[in-house]
Amino acid sequence: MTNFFKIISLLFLTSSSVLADQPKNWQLGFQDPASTGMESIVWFHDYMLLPVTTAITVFVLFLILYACVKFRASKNKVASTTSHNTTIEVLWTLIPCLILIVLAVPSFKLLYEQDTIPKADVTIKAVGYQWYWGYEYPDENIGFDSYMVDEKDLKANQPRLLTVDNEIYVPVNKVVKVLITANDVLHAWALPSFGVKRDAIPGRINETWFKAEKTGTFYGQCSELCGIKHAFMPITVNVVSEDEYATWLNDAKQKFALEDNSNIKVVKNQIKKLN
Ligand SMILES: [Cu+2]
Repeated sequence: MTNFFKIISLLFLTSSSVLADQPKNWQLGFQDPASTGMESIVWFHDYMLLPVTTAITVFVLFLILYACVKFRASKNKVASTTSHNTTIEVLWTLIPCLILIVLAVPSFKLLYEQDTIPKADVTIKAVGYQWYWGYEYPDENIGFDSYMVDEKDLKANQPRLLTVDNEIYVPVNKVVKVLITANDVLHAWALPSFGVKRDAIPGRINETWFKAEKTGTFYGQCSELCGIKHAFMPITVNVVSEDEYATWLNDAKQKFALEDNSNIKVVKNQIKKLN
């Protein structure tokens, strides 16, 4: 019974008002938007797609029920032989076309927003490996690997299957450009609260961007089936103030300094594969 009430109450609450930055039990809607891009996506879903699909579903259901009652066999001993009605045929072609055009306008606007990357304040390169993410901050010459933390090693409040050993840090209210690629098979770098998801393709660099509008820890997962441990290569992003970011960067430059990054990494990975 409690579960029933949970579902009912969730149905009446919008996704943006109750949910936080990681998946929740009984979650139905999106995660809380934390970037301008995700806010637009949630708006498009809540105020365009959902009303239109609901209206269409209710209307079609009404038509089916109406036809079932009005044209039931007991009331219509002799079936009607009508097979064409030009007016109705024109209407049921034109109205869906108009609905699609109305939906297309904000949809293309959204796609264009996502595709046009503003001048980046921070650039991060995310490389998918079987089965972890490698990150580089090319402008800072730092790079590190980010592995999932095992369940037995989790500290308090660290979510299972979403916590990593080395998190990425980004400053709040800054444009972050993410370059995404892979070193072995297809992966995908996805972060729901930023409205970001791009395939990581070996030999090709995809780009995306986000501007986080609030500080906190945000979780994502690899979203392209990439092998047996696909579920165990999460993404953790810490959005921090500019000062905290500068402090982290200072430490990271000591800890994660890259030398001649490309060759060392390739050799390291080849050795790893041989072992
Ligand atoms: Cu993957």
